[in-house]
Amino acid sequence: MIVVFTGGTGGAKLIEGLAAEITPAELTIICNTGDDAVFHGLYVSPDIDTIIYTLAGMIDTDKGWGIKHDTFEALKQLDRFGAESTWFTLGDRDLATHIMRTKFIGQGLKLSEITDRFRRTLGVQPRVLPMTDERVESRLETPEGEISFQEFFVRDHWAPDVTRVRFAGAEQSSPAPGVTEAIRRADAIIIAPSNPITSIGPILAVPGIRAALLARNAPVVGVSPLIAATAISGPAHKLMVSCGLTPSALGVAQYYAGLMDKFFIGREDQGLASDISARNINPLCTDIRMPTAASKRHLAREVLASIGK
Ligand code: FO1
Repeated sequence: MIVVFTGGTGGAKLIEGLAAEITPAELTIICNTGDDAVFHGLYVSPDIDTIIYTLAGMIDTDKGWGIKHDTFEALKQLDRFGAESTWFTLGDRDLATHIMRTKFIGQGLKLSEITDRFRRTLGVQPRVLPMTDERVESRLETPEGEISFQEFFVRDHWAPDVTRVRFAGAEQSSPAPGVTEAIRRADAIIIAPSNPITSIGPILAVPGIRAALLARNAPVVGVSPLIAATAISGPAHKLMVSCGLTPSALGVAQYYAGLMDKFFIGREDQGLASDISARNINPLCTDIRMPTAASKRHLAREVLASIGK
């Protein structure tokens, strides 16, 4: 059984490749929920939905989120009513997910139970586990005050200067059912090429998860979300600088100190290999971009080979 830590679109690409290369049921995906937010009274879990839609073959591959060929008629009507936050574009089909999730939450179901119902309904074989069933929210401090991840990422197009990132509620949270057991029983653990700060960071902030990783019996393999000093997609480099980290594959290795045994980095970062080795992490240089389905499978195949699968 292989456990994958993920969040955002980069992680979903690798997971798509992994699910094509091994029996999908061998995968257990531990997903960030720090990006979750309420829009129009509906609870939205972007990273969970991105993974489920990807594995169900429903994802809008151009955008990397939402449902392919979706329409936005409800959003247009919401706009006419002067609804807030229509900058977060929710498609008509996508709304069904948020309506059902909000209904189930109202009935007292946990996020993990709801996620399991959704993935089974949509025929997704891998288990998809939220990092926690409690509310943990990434909050980004800016000169104009604290904003949510979606306000930073979508509304403000990453423009604000972020001076600090915190994971509100993390101290009071606990791993969702099955999370620490999956880490303990894993044959291998993969940290996907997700934003280290706002996709993997929240997962590691849930008490017990980092400890479970440090006590692991299985190898942990990471894939860098950065090439040279730039994120392959998203604001990872900017947020790493905000958190006082070097925006590079080495900076990622430092941030995941003690948690990785092997680390896939871009060929362009060959020069960082010795510094990464010096941290008891085996650097593996390869092409880590995944612009096509074939490249997703190719990188997934290399990652699986590195853990003897
Ligand atoms: N990202 C955008 O850049 N613009 C959007 O309007 C947007 C809408 C959206 C709706 C549902 C959903 O599941 C994801 C959506 N995303 C959008 C992506 C989302 O902000 C990111 O996938 C994650 O939060 C980043 O990890």
